Amino acid sequence: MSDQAEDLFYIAEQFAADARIVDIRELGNGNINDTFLVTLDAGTEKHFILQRINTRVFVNAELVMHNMRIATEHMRSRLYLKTSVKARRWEIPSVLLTPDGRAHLRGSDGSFWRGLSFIEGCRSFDTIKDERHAEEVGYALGMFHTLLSDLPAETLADTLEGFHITPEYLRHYDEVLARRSAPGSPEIHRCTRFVKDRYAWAHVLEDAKKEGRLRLRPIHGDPKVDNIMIDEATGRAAGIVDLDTVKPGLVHYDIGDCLRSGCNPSGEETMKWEGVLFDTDICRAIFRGYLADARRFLTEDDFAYLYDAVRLIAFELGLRFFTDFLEGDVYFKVKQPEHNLARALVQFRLVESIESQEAAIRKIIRDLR
Ligand code: GN1
Ligand code: MG
Repeated sequence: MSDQAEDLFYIAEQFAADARIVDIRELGNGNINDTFLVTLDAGTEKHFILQRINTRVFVNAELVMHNMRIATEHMRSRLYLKTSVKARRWEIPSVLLTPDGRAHLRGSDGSFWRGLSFIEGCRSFDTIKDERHAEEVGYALGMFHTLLSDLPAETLADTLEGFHITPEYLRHYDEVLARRSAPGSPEIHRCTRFVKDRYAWAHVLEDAKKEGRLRLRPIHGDPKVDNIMIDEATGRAAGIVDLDTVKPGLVHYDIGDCLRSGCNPSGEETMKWEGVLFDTDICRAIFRGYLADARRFLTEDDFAYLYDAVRLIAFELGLRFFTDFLEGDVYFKVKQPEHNLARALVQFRLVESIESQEAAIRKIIRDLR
């Protein structure tokens, strides 16, 4: 065993209680943290999730754990009261403790590790398979928002300042662009032009927040398709994972993120950005699933900004990828030199597809209201 594998094994053991570890493998393709699936031999096969938190992004990882505890405890208490859930499986990840009762462990190099329960018998997907899957993805987000809808947003800490505040990403983009002297390729020109043309509009949600039309609530922060766990036996959503970005925010960030991820059948990692499209049938199915519960707590103003949310979060993610490319890939993990540029082109093409179908998307929202 290499030193690194031995360290990983040792760290995993601290969250395994007394069970024997039979396998550790990397899981998913997170852009920030490193995630591992640990298999235990505990009579029957059992798993848990081991994660190394990227502390360059989550500078206060203890506070991330604090938010996770508050949110999961609240959701668990509400789950008992929600009669419609009784008939379906719904699980909330729990934080595993080390033998000395702590929710995280520091590696000898200062790295931050934590263990989480795994939702057994489930898997997640990078893209949506069909409309039934889409409806389940929407349902999962609606369930999440509903279970947290009576938790005052201020009970959660702001663990990632500026997260999903588009004007702040624009400000940072301006700084990075001003520092840059390298000549631009046609793709870079396409992206700078794209941002310029939407610069003023991109303040839309933050302006609505300032005007008091939209208010802060507890949000997930990253409800993309591969964070929704689907029960393999029933095909139904059984939970939502990746709770690092749970914090106060606008539910619009979540709705926009879920749709920009779900309605792009090519997936956000495709290298063929010209073929990217926003699929309105999937959009309708996600909204149908989402609104089944969430309709009850959304206001008239909330509904009025749903279209902008879908358009904005795709734009914002494109802007974040593009800025990171210009800055030399300091935030998102990359697998090749122009990876972040390729990702930006995908999101920007998706925005164009959303814009060209504005009337249809607004109609979907109106019809489901
Ligand atoms: C990051 O690491 P991952 O994949 O869970 C990012 C999200 C982006 C997503 C795009 C903290 O999430 O905001 O939408 O990549 N998370 C953070 O795939 O910035
Ligand atoms: Mg995430």
